[in-house]
Amino acid sequence: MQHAVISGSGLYTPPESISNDELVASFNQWAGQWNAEHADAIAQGSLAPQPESSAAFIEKASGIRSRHVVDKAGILDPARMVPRIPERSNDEPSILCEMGVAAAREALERAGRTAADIDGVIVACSNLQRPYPAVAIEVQAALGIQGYGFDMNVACSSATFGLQTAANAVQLGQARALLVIDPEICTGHLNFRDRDSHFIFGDAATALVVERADQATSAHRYEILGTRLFTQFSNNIRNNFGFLNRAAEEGMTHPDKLFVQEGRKVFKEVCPLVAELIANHLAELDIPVERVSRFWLHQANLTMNHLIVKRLLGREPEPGEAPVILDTYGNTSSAGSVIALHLHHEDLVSGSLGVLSSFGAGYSIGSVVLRKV
Ligand code: CO8
Repeated sequence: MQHAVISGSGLYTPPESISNDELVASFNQWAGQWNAEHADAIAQGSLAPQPESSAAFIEKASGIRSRHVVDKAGILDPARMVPRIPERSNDEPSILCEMGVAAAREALERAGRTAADIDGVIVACSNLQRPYPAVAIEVQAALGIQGYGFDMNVACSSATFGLQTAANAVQLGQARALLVIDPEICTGHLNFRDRDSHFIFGDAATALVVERADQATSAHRYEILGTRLFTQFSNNIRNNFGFLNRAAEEGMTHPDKLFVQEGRKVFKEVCPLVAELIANHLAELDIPVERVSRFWLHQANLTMNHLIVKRLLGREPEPGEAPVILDTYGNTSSAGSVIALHLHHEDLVSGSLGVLSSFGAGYSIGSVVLRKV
């Protein structure tokens, strides 16, 4: 059995960003127009008016101040409120592949590796561009990697589920090194006309190189001490978009063909589950929670992350103990916890312990315990 390390990370951040004020202005303009168009029905009481969104509410409820997006103009246009992402020919790389490749190149560079050192690619994310060919195989071809590639989807937890899959392959000697890539265009599947959720998501892509510990040479590398995965069915976060929609009489008409959630219930139910999973995982590895220097948590909600760490440590987190990136990225689904790791790890000294944890739809939760080599 080999030991596996994360030897490099990479991040692709779309250059455009939308502030809460910009997003709210677009929503409120649309809501005002909608209310004017339906004034009679609203006056008769057969339709409820669209209430206004508020930037202050968004920051207070979520901690999000802005989010990076692949297309700002299409999202903010009140007549559209959907990113504009033109179709590409089969001879061009898909946008998801392009974002993943950009993140992967940085991860390879940081790991001191080239495509020749990599035996496979796992693309793990919430929103896959198409069923086949796999985006992972497209990435593999774009980078010139000999081996295999496949896509997987466990919503926001795709990062840790992908990481365990890669770690297992390396530990079993099935591969020398793998790329785990989390490219997310969450704005493509977000209903920007739903006041409850229009502010939640952003776009980004991350990549990690997972390789045999005895072959890794990068300056910042992390031994994977253990992984734990957990799922429990819940209807509180759903996306019913799928290939059978066209076979049903309703077609695509229902709003649940985009992201929908019962945010308050998710908040209440998921926090204790995450804290319990991480606590049990650390106990199984015989690691007292106080020895953990850093928690790279999924980035959905600031209060949620504070609560989880507080539950684990029995005190408020110190600044930097649970790095926050959701303030400028929003919820980037599977990419979030990896962005936190990518941007906040170089200061850790050798021997430091950290936990990477993702959580989200399913419900699905993952915990990966790391030790800096
Ligand atoms: N502006 C002003 N007021 C608002 C707004 C708004 N935009 N939205 C809601 N309100 C009002 C409500 O109407 C309500 O008013 P009232 O009290 O009068 O009824 C009040 O504010 C409070 O509303 P909520 O109870 O909904 O607000 P919360 O405090 O619960 O905050 C959050 C809402 C921020 C959504 C919070 O519940 C949360 O973060 N929950 C956790 C969510 C979460 O982690 N979800 C995980 C989803 S990610 C995942 O796994 C799937 C990934 C798939 C990617 C998909 C890409 C699209």
